[in-house]
Amino acid sequence: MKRALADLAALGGAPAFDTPVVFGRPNIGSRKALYDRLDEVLDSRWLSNGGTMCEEFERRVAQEAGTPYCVATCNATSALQLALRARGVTGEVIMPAFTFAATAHALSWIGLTPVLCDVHPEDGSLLLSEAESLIGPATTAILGVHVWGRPSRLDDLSALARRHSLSLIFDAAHAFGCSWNGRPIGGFGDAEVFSFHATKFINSFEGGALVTSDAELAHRARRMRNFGISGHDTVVSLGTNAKLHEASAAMGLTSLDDMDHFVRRNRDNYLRYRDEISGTPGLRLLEVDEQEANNYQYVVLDVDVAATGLGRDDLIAVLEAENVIARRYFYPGCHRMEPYRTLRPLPGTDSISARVMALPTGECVTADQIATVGALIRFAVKRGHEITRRLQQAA
Ligand code: T4K
Repeated sequence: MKRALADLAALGGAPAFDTPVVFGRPNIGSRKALYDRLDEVLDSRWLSNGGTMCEEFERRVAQEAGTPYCVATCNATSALQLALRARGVTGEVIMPAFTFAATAHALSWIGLTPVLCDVHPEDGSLLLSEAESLIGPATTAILGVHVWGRPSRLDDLSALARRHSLSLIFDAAHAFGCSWNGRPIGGFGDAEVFSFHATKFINSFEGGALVTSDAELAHRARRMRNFGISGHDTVVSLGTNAKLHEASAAMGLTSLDDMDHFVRRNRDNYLRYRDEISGTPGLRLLEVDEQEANNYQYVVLDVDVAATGLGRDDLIAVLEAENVIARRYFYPGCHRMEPYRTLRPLPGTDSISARVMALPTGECVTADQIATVGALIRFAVKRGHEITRRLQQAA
């Protein structure tokens, strides 16, 4: 327990944790189940190219997403590119600036132009009026993002896309297991894409999936995933190699077996953080709508420096010295990343990306650790102005 400023590790004290409490530690699931599946893969001598593990993984992801089709991939970035290619998207694509770089990279890497749109500063959702004003003659699609697994106004966004005859694809990298208006994420727009990267609550080491209700789109994406090959040696379309191999699919299936457990653990963590933070001026934990299905994968803290006297970056530094690794997801906005620099001001994106941080959660994080992290945050914020001054002096 820290009682004086000098107790803070950032100001010379001993760290609160001997071993780091880290954002993004993967959930593992049953090792026995994983090893059994890996034995099965090795015994079958079928390691990739649409094996039975991959097929079963696709069935279970589609079931969860409520869609007839799922194409599993080596990561979500590739799945986004397959979705865009299979849908025939060209030219300019409108997307929010407040997201991970992968959203913009997925477009640029295949020669599309990301048109960065601002977001609501409170929750990071796309500013629909601005999105509409950005539609030009070269625009063919909108790439929405369910940032932190929090879908927003999907009916208005769908109506906007319909009004302008645009394709609508969702980067749902964060939103597997979430719903909007009671409907599972997966069935919105022309296609949605999940990530099963190690840091996601369901992981296949690396992995992703495109889900859709469009049979033709799914068929094209499946073929493009495997070099555009149809049959044994006939290449009928442009393609790439975006296949999910069997070991990854085995991990994905094992992860899915424990999905309810992971969600329960994440929810417990979220509720504990909420209790720890509530009532502290200048701090707000982004609310989860409990009427919807959620994965609680990101516990997001919003820091108002005007009220705390301690900026988000300094709070992260204070925690890091204590061996608590929180992350600035997402910072900076894509419009401030080298390949996408724009002079157009995006004040909503700048505001939210300067304020928010993702706290450690997942099955590795315990109730006691959250209690300590909560106490650290409250202490740091209570002495915010002094800490800021001391950190500046030390710099
Ligand atoms: N769209 C959106 C909106 C996304 O957020 C992402 C990815 C994508 C698309 C693309 O999905 P993929 O193509 O990756 O499937 C990480 C992930 O690599 C990335 O998948 C994820 N979003 C992004 C939000 O986070 P980094 O560069 O921040 O990861 P890194 O290496 O700094 O690790 C994050 C934290 O996790 C650290 O505290 C360390 C910890 N960690 C990480 C790994 C890999 C572990 O403890 N164990 C591990 O095995 O991107």
